[in-house]
Amino acid sequence: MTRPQMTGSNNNYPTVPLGKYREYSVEEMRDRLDEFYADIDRRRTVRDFSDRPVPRDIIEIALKAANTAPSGANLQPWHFAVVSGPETKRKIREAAEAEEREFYAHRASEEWLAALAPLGTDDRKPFLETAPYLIAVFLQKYGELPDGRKVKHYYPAESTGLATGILITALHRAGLATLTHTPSPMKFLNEILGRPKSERPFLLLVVGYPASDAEVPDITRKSLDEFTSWIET
Ligand code: IYR
Repeated sequence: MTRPQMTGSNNNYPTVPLGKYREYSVEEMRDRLDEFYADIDRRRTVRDFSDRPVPRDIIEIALKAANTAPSGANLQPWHFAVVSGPETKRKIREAAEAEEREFYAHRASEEWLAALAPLGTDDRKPFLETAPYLIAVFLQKYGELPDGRKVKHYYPAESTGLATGILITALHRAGLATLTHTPSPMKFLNEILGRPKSERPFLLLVVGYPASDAEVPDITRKSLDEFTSWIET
């Protein structure tokens, strides 16, 4: 049997030199990474937000950074719905709190509730109205062409996770706090935000300045030895 002609052969995209690549000396690598690590190590998930406004262009730049993430077949299978309007934020809070009440009262297992207890979370989500921006991240299970045909997406969860990681890192670099909020289930986000059924809500990112009296749990992180193994044979 002859194989069908590949339509995605590598001569579809013209290639260009890797002109923007920069190499650093090992000393520069160390300095740059020391600085980066010290900065990202200060990142904390925040649950108490200020209502202080954040300029829209700051969010736009962070989103453009997120959109540089690698993705399966470069299909960029994500969508970010950026919410700043009080009416929509209120709808999202009401729907999220309704799900969370169910979660904390019935759906969560005892084991799950025990795992969450040290974080002190509950079904009240005032930050969904207080914070200046909510970014609903959607994973596109498949793409849709203007004529309605479907385009298969590859590794959409991995790709959207990578883009979200870059978004959080970019916002932290700007001095903004984030909360990765995952009300479950999150289907209500499709309805409120008018997103198609090809998109699955991935998480809801709360973005803003921390409240001046914000507190965070005194957590620790695993040591390098605990979370890595090195195979040198
Ligand atoms: N979605 C709930 C519960 C929750 C679950 C996990 I896993 C967390 O790390 C934190 C909370 C809530 O937002 O309260």
